[in-house]
Amino acid sequence: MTITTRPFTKIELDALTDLSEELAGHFDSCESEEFANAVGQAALMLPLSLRQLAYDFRIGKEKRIILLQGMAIDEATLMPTPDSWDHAWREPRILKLEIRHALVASLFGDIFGWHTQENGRFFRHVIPHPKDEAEQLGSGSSVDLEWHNEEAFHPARADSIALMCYRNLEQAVTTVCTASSLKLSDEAVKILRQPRFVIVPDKSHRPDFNKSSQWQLSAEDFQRIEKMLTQPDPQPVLTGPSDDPFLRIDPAFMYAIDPEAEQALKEIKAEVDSKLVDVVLQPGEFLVIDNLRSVHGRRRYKPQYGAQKRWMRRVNIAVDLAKGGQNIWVGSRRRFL
Ligand SMILES: O=C(O)CCC(=O)C(=O)O
Ligand SMILES: [Fe+2]
Repeated sequence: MTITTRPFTKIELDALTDLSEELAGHFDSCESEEFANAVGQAALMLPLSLRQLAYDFRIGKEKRIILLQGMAIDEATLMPTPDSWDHAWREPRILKLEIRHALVASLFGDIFGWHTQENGRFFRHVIPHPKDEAEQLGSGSSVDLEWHNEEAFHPARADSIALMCYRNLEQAVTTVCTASSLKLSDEAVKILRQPRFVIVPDKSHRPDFNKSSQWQLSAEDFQRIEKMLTQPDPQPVLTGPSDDPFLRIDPAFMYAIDPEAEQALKEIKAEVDSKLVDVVLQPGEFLVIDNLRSVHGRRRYKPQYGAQKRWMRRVNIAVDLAKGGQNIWVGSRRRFL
């Protein structure tokens, strides 16, 4: 499996800078539908070379995971890493970085957030927290963050996600693997294509992990999640063309409903483990991941808690905000339930 590693050209970097300056003149935060619509329009003005790369990602088979390099972040002037994911939504010190992230992400589709995950925030902070060390969360660290599709449990999960690295002095390793690189027995494929697997909502969509000093969700907001937890529909792990399948899997939050299915799940888990590719993201780099046809995770690491601890950002991307009718919009068409 290969990752498409690609440095930005000078022309591309200049365009990202110019457009982010311009948008920063009109918006003081990236966290609004108005901003998201405006950045979607602005991304159409990015150089053709970037739009062609995004096009290949969307329709081609080769470029399912793209690493974009060469956009420097000046460590000397970057603000301290916030202490947790619950950082202010409006943060002037990183606004232009967030806008660049939004521009890059918008090449690949439309950005959106989840109502039950940080109240619909688009640009999540992925920051280690001592309290969550052993959790299967972005804020974990002492255990491997098991590879997964983002929101594997949800029928309207993102088509792709865009990670942007702000800081990674710890050199923590992000892992990726595409479905088309897997070699599985015919028997396992047959079973994995049947609805014999249950995936429940991960912890980031639960009330306990959505306690913020800035906003409050009510028990009512979590009703759909609650239903997905208590009455989950068994699903297949593999769907679509056999030479380029879709993959829906999140081992930490799933189980097989019978021993045969369990065996098949074991086989695919071992196969993904053996094909995982490591990426150590550096400041200013973007990793765009096809979330329907690949998985990603992160190996355990030791955070340097303090002002320079690891700091990643992540945003969801949909090619179709209507998601074929699988999602429910809350207030805005970029806030999925
Ligand atoms: O920390 C990383 O490198 C990846 C974390 C992750 O899985 C995510 O943010 O979705
Ligand atoms: Fe993830």
